Amino acid sequence: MKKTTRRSFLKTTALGVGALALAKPGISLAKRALNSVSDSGSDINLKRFPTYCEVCFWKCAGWTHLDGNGEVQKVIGNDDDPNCNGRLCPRGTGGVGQYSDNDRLKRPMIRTGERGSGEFKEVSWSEAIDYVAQKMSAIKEKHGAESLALFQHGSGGDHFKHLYKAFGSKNITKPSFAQCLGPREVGFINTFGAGLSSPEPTDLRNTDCLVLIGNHLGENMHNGHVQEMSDAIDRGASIITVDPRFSTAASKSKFWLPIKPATDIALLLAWINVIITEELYDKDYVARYTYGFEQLKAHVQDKTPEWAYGITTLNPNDIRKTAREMAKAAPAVIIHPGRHVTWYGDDTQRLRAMAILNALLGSWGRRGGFYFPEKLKVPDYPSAKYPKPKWTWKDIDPEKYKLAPLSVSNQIIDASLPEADEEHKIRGWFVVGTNLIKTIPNRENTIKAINELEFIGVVDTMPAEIVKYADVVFPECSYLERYDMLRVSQHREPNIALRMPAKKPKWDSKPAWWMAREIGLKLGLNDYYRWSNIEEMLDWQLSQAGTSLAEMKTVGVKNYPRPYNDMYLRYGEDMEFNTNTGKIELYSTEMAAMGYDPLPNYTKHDDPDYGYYRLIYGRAPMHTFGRTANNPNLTDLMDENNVWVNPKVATEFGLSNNQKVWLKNQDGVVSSFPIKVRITERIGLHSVYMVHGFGHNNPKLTRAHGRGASDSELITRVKVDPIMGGTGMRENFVTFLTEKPIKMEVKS
Ligand SMILES: Nc1nc2c(c(=O)[nH]1)N[C@H]1C(S)=C(S)[C@@H](COP(=O)(O)OP(=O)(O)OC[C@H]3O[C@@H](n4cnc5c(=O)[nH]c(N)nc54)[C@H](O)[C@@H]3O)O[C@H]1N2
Ligand SMILES: Nc1nc2c(c(=O)[nH]1)N[C@H]1C(S)=C(S)[C@@H](COP(=O)(O)OP(=O)(O)OC[C@H]3O[C@@H](n4cnc5c(=O)[nH]c(N)nc54)[C@H](O)[C@@H]3O)O[C@H]1N2
Ligand code: SF4
Ligand SMILES: [Mo]
Repeated sequence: MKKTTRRSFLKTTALGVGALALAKPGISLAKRALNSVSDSGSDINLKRFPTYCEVCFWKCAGWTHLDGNGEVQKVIGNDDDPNCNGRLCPRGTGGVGQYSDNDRLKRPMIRTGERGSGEFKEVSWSEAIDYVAQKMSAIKEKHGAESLALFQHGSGGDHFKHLYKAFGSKNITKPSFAQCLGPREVGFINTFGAGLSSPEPTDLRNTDCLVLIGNHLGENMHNGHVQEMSDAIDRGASIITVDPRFSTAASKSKFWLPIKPATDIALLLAWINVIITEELYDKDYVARYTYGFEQLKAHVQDKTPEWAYGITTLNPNDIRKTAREMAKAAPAVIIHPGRHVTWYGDDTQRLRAMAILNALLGSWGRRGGFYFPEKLKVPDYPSAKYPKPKWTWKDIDPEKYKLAPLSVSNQIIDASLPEADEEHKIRGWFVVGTNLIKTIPNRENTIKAINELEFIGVVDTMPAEIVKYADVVFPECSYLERYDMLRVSQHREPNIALRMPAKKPKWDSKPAWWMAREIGLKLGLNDYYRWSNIEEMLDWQLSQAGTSLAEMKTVGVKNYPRPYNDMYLRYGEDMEFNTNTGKIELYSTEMAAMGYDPLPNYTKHDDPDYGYYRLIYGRAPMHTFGRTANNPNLTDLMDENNVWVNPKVATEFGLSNNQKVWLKNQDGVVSSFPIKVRITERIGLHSVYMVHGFGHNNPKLTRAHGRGASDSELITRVKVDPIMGGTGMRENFVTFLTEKPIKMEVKS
């Protein structure tokens, strides 16, 4: 059992009191504001409307401006927002396209053809809601509410989470855990007793040395961090990038280590070896705060740079030089933990190795390393107590993924398969804002699970692939047309941001909060919806935070002072960490107790067969996954992906630049669409690279359909992390087909 840190306990209580002391009653003002919302859906008194961006999960706060005709003109950043510092990234600026896209879902629909057929009839909202309420009640009666699962990502999910908990199910999951940052959180929790969450508390602004392992900031456009990294570069901080591809970050780096993919743990162990054998670690920090140094020292004794050379193909001198570079900057050094880290199935161990390296260099809790973030506590609107479910995702298979703190989406999918154990079987899904067909690897498995369901409802803004499988489709309006929950995110200072509509929803689309509430009321859950309009709910919450809806409409973002000056550890300060030993665990006692390696080991991964190349993928600065692939403003900037191929490989296959090829993977799966070749030295000999999110199969996405290829469809082999269920997706290998395959299986 983990202990609560005295420090964090003190901090949260103090902040609650602090917030109350700051409270300015804004009730009368708020009432006035409530009354001034006109029928057009926008607030007539406002010239600009606060929002926070929904194009990715960084949630930058901004302003929606309307032009003289009342049309959306632009979205710009809010100067007071620490996530964006007044500047949106290209995707956020292009967020207008999420609103103006004519391919958007327009009306509620009920399926008439087979699941996957995409045949629907339009229905009224009351028909759609009756249908869902009846399905949910039937499942509850037959199998219990617990057998309904919710897949969600993005703001709409919050409203459905409340609905689910009120209904009696905690089987709520999101792809941002087991397909994204899960291994990172588990690796860091089991080292420092704390995860990183979002925005990550990396003190990039003040760092002297930033180590990026795969993390491709610059293409990964997480706004505030890209800005801070570019400031750090201007200040002369040294960047060390480990990437088999010459990424944008690599091009700004003092050192680029073109590692052989899948071997990063060997490099990390060799770095730890150098730091320990050359006594470059922070001796006072290690002695004062860490547990298990001697075990670690023995563990890495033979993990020399020469040993790692044979695995990673990196020159041992470069390994030594870069280790010394980090130590020189310590503690103002960041071994950046990355964000999408579900690569090879041993990802928690790789992230543990990264956490350990940070601990040795004393960067956790230090200026230029990792700061202690602060977050405001905003209470939920008073409502009835949630019922206690009879079982949750934790009961599906308690022996699996023992250190997963959140539910594992792929496990919920497996629990929906025909062969799943009856006792904890999932029978119905709501899917809110996540395109599971493209997001979860091993698509066939997802479709098999969907076909077994008694019910599947989808809430989306676009005719994404998942929509074709829905029994009922709920068209959500874009984020520029709706309220959502407050953005309460961590940062150097606690802050909140408001999203409000600048326009009335187009066509017959509606906000998710409205849908969830209507379904809730239909199900008789009135005690969980004691507010009649979300403005009433938000205003109450804001009053608890010492502000009001009226004030937030005019400022958009509110920053609060930290109650204590404790962003960094003070030198010599005692600190109890939230681990079993109360120390930073170099040797993880929790992992040992659960039967996992308490110290990270390198394990060898498969190499591709002759003529095949490892498929690796990443982000383009102007797109977010598949969600922007049809955005008219962003397709103007990039409307398809291409496949990066090393010149030697291209010669071997006789490929030329811009030639269209089909990719075939190790299981014989061929990409539905061809992709253009980009011949470049920037990718090594072991792999090919493409941007995720293209190759859409739904013809209703008129700009995205058939543009480029989909990495997801080629990821049929999944290496699951035994510790927390993350889906390692980078052990798929592809080869090139230069002619259109005669018999092509086009799936979904
Ligand atoms: N092959 C492969 N798979 C991956 C990744 C990868 O790089 N490659 N990345 C992984 C990572 S890191 C993550 S975080 C996940 C992300 O996974 P997802 O969040 O599923 O990402 P998207 O594919 O963008 O799907 C989002 C869906 O939400 C819809 N949407 C957009 N805006 C709104 C809105 O305002 N309201 C509603 N209701 N819906 C909206 C979009 O139309 C789209 O259908 O994918 C993971 N899966
Ligand atoms: N523009 C844009 N920005 C985004 C997003 C987006 O969709 N668009 N999505 C956001 C989200 S949700 C996430 S999770 C993050 C993800 O962003 P990151 O956490 O930065 O993503 P990764 O998938 O870890 O990084 C991809 C990089 O890993 C490299 N790579 C591949 N294999 C290996 C390997 O074996 N070893 C090493 N060292 N490197 C390897 C690839 O060449 C590529 O440069 O991006 C966020 N930012
Ligand atoms: S980083 Fe860009 S896309 Fe993401 S929330 Fe900020 S502005 Fe929007
Ligand atoms: Mo992610």
